[in-house]
Amino acid sequence: MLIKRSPNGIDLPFSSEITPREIYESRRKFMRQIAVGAVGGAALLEMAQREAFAQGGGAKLPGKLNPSYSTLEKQTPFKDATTYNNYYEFGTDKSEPAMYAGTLKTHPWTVSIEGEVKKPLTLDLDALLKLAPLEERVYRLRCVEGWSMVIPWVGYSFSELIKKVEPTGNAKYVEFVTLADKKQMPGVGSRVLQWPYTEGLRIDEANHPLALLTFGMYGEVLPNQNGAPVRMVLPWKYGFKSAKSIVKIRFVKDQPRTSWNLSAPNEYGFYSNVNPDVDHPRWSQASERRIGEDGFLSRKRKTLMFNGYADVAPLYAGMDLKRYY
Ligand SMILES: Nc1nc2c(c(=O)[nH]1)N[C@H]1C(S)=C(S)[C@@H](COP(=O)(O)O)O[C@H]1N2
Ligand SMILES: [Mo]
Repeated sequence: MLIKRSPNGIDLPFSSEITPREIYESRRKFMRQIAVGAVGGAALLEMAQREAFAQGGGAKLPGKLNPSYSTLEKQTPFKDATTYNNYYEFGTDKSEPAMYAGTLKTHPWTVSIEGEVKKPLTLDLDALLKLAPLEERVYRLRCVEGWSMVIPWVGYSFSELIKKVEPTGNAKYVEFVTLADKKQMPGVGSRVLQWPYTEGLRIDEANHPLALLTFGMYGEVLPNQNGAPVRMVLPWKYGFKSAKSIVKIRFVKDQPRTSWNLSAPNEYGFYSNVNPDVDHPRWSQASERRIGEDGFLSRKRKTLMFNGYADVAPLYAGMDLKRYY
């Protein structure tokens, strides 16, 4: 069994290999350790999270499967997709969002849609959810760090929202601004990124039907660590373009600055389309590791242009994608 060292120093089996029996046994072990005072608050929280995952338990949020936009590949186990996360507002370690995002308060939540639009809107989550019928889309998501997952998301095309606000002729780009609240998010005190975490798209990219405004995954509302209560999922781009916990959407004239581009412009471009031919300065983008398939013998998969979503190619016709990485 693979053993992963947890931040609190207690060895935990790698999540995808945990069986109910192991969960039960590790719980008993935890209980004994608690009894002798060997574990503190963080470990308790971690145990609570692990139990919550073991039982499922998120509120249901079904969507009607959209088969034309869904891959038939094996889905990443829920436990892996919810315990191996990048969400820097809750820490830079992959295990930290699952442990610390419990403090994120997702109700009430409002999203304001503003800027170059004829009909600006401020919507609470319920109103935003009801704007269009929810679909389930099983997308591959490829992180720039060289791993990927297959996740059944629940949401609707962002283009549905664009229609409602009627962008003006000046709206050339869309900026996504996410929550940055030090009180709820321990990572926001750090200087790894400029807060709030912001991302952006060209308006025609935002209008592509694949761009998903996302509220759920695996038939449930998004777990906090996956970007509750509302995020983008852009399957043809590296994962960092898919901003979590969005509070503001601005239609703008000029290309917006984005957090990752500001932190390292030569590493993270504005477009950041998945592209096996353009390497990141510190690592190759030619192949990837599918989370949940880890092991000594697991093969690496070849990374596909646009992560396999060739539908988007016309958006970039005539563009030099080495220059506009
Ligand atoms: N607000 C915010 N959004 C974010 C991030 C973040 O740190 N903060 N990380 C990004 C990165 S690098 C990735 S790979 C994906 C991960 O999404 P997942 O945890 O649901 O798989 O979220 C993206 N969205
Ligand atoms: Mo990422």
